Amino acid sequence: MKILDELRDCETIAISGHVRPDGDCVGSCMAMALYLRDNLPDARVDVFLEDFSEELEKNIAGTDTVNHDYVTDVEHYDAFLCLDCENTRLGDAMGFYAAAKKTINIDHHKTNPGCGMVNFVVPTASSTCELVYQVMDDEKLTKDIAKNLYIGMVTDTGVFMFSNTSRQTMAIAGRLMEFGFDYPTIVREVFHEKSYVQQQILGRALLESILFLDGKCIFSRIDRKTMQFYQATSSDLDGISSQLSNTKGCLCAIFMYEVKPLTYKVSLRSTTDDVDVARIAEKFGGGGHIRAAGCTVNAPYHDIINNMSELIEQQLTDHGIL
Ligand SMILES: [Mn+2]
Repeated sequence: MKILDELRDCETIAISGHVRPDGDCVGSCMAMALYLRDNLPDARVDVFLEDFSEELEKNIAGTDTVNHDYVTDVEHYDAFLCLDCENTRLGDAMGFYAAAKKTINIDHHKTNPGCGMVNFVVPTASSTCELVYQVMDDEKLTKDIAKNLYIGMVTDTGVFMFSNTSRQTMAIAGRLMEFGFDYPTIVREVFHEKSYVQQQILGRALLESILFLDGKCIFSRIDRKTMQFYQATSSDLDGISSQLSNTKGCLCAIFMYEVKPLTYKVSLRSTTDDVDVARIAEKFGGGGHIRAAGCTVNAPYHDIINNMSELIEQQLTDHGIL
């Protein structure tokens, strides 16, 4: 698919991604918006997204044009591009999606069956940005578009370290680097840097973690009282589950935090394809990838952990690990 062929006659185009947007979501939406504004100068291109981190705001080009309050005078967009998710995760942009004349879905989540009239959903791709690159014409890229795509790829591959990183991922990233943006600074600011509060709450989560299933799994949780004590928001907890999964001997990490009484947002990480955490998250109404998935569950945390533990144990037994 080439995106310009799909949007030739469109005068109004909306772009959005999932709630709680991450680097791949914002990067793919803004790379796409800049590309369409360059190449379809007569079209109006609107991007709708929830608020995101100041690091993304600062490093991703064009974020000053994002519509965060979801107010528009366009009733029916000629086209709606749903990036890095299926339509059910669009949040307040759902209505624009439903009313659009044409819908296009570009995504790499394995649980997404493809929700658009036109779909480019490739679960083996590292990131939506890797797919967005493929629907663009290489010779029409600019430095800002390249930088935005690179930020998304860095986010979803853990700086090209996760198993979703392929030869193609590296080839595309290498091509993007030729545009000469400051990638060491981007990687540090977008990926490695943490605020003092984030470091402290990560420390708490590590201190209070427990091993189970013969040390093959690790679990930790942060309750609302602790969140309030550190004045932490949900985005301050990003990365805790992957840090837990770095524990030697652990194949699977579960991290949860309380969003309201007895409602937990659960983040799952696996270090092996033998534990498919997307399958576990799906059982609780969530989804994701084999090695990274999440869900929101309404139950006491020990019930959640007991139920998840059984499912993980089953997978480990099936693979002869336990
Ligand atoms: Mn993604």
